[in-house]
Amino acid sequence: MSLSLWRGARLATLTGSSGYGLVDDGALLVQGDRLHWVGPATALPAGLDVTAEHELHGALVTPGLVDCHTHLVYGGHRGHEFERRLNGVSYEQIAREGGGIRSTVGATRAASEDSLYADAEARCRQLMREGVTTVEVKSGYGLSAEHEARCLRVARRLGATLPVTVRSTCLSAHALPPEFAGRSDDYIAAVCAWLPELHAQGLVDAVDAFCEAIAFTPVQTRRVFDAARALGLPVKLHAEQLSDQGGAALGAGYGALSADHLEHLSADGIAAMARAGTVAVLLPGAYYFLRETKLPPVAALRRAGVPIALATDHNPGSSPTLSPLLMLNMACTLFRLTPEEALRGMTVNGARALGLRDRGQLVAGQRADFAIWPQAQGCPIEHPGELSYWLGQQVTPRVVWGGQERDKA
Ligand code: DI6
Ligand code: FE
Repeated sequence: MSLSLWRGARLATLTGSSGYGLVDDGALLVQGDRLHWVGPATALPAGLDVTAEHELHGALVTPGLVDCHTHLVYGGHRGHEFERRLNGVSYEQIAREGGGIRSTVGATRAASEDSLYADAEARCRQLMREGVTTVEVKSGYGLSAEHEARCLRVARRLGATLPVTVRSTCLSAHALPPEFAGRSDDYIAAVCAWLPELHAQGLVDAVDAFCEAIAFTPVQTRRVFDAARALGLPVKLHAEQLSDQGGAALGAGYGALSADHLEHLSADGIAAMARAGTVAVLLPGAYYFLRETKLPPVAALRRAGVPIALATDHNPGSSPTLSPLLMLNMACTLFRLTPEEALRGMTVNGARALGLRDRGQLVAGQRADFAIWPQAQGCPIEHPGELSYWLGQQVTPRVVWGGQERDKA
């Protein structure tokens, strides 16, 4: 089978468990959708059937970015709530009044599937423009069997239409829909009943829940996870975002792929995650946008060896960003991650938070998903640490996804 060669690259391979894995004057050989060989140009194997050659003139190449936590599919937006919050009303208060997530549920149900798709596609393209090659998309604004299925179909359609890998997560246990007011146990029973149907339709890669005082209890979360386990589906959890509910430890007990947010994570939660290999997904956009002051326990996670991932958490209520690079910067400035930890968080550890081991590093056998960063455009990125540096700039890499260069659409 023929090979394409990308040469003259400065590679940040991210191999091993620390360091950028820099290779100056590096080369990548791509066969089909996989990396066939990666290393210094001087060591390129001879006598290969190379049918296409690309000279990169020293450009930095990293693995494609993995945004492992988004809520891209929803109707309407919540700009008015942002303004109310700035006039002194809290996020929790707005949620209790039936605004917040539930107002987006109303707008999502009222939208057609095609318009949900059109909005989600525009958002997804924005992520892709900044180098995203794999994105997770959650449901959670439909909150009925019919509307959750629509949202998950939109996620599947994104993956079928766009040159990006989409993983879909069922987050039906996100908020209590109005028709179940005062009957949250009944709603959880309904979620557990429709999950097998959504799974049978091929719509679900993982199951998530929002374990929080304003959402669902640990006992209710367990019921959802038991239903997921019965179907062989992996779980992940919105945990310890606004208070410590012991959600991370609960998730770890189910072998959760990830526990996400984690500002209020306890020492017990960290120990349980370390034992289970559960990834800590940090979401600086939500921390910033909700003007939180309690930092996630990054130093303790690091000491315990818990892998740290980063994501945009794009959603209309707590994190309307579509910039993964801004999240790298904010993870460094707000959470004190190093630029190297931030980049690992949006590549290899983001992939791990989705249960994907075949991407996130530049090494033979992995998917050929990589980003070639501009040396010009006013914001040159010559070293991987600089990905965290250009605060709020639009930086547009060339992207290769599954071995094929994507258009800069
Ligand atoms: N935590 C969040 O930050 C988002 N969902 C969640 O469980 C917020 C979603 C929203 O406000 O619409
Ligand atoms: Fe979220």
